[in-house]
Amino acid sequence: MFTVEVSKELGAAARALARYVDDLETELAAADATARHHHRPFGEHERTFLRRTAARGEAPKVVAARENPGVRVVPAFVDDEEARNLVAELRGVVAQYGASHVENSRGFFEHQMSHLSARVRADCRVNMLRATGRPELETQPVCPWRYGDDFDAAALPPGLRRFADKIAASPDFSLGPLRDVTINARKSTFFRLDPHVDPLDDGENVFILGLLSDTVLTFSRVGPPLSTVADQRYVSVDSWAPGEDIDVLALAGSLVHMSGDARSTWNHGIRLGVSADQLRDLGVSVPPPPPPPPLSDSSSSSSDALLFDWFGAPLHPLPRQPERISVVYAFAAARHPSRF
Ligand SMILES: O=C(O)CCC(=O)C(=O)O
Repeated sequence: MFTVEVSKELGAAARALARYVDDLETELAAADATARHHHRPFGEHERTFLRRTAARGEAPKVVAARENPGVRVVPAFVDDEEARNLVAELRGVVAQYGASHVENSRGFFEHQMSHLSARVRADCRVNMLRATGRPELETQPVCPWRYGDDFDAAALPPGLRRFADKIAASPDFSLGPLRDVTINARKSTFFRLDPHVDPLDDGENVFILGLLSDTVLTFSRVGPPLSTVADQRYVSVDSWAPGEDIDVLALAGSLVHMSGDARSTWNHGIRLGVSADQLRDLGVSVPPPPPPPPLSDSSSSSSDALLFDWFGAPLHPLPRQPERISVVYAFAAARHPSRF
């Protein structure tokens, strides 16, 4: 009898201990995640460059720090001269390693553009080239810097390396090792990027450096396949989830950082874009095409031959330069506690 009681008590004590260890592990994991996500606090730049998209008939809203899922903006991260040199280098990389990622979706994307005029459809052709060290398509050459645990920063060309080092040295971010560098090149104001979450293996900190054209990156809870099959005529003027999506004004030369929920649960993308006709239908005055930047090898002659972004609401249209190149840098989580 006595032995039965003792073994019951021991069993209960062992269960209690296991529960305690479980709780402790959960708390430690949460504390670790918090420490690893610590970058500079949200501030003026996020108030300026982030907007909650407008629900129909309402105005876009500033995104309060407590509502920010983890997006930070560094304006003017590269100056004009640096951008010029980097773009020259990137054109070479894309010529050597770039592969089209829209061949299978071309017909479907074109069908989703049937609301646009013949002029826009003729000028804003579906296109997109991508160069990366990550093995992706079978037909796509792998860049020499490779990917993930095999990433070799020494194999990056000097410009890409320089800005990787500049990000890593920034006091604003707590970062682990670099794991991925990917270049995307788009022309003819066709900047469509369907909302997606980057592979989690890339690393916890994703940076997008935009060059040649301003654009608007949108963070949405709507992801694939819905975001892709959605009626793009509707999305182009309302966004995927009006009143919930968060727009980030990504000016050429600026850096956008995503971590935490913005990185792992929210999708990021770029809307197809809105045409001058659509803006007129909404009663919005159509801005002139932007003057070509010195780096560009193409320019738009008329607003009717391009697609526009908008920031928060179509009332604030933003003409695109014909061409945009982006560099995505992904870093692991910091190994050491944050500076903040
Ligand atoms: O081109 C961009 O701005 C973003 C690219 C992107 O999200 C990606 O390559 O996964």
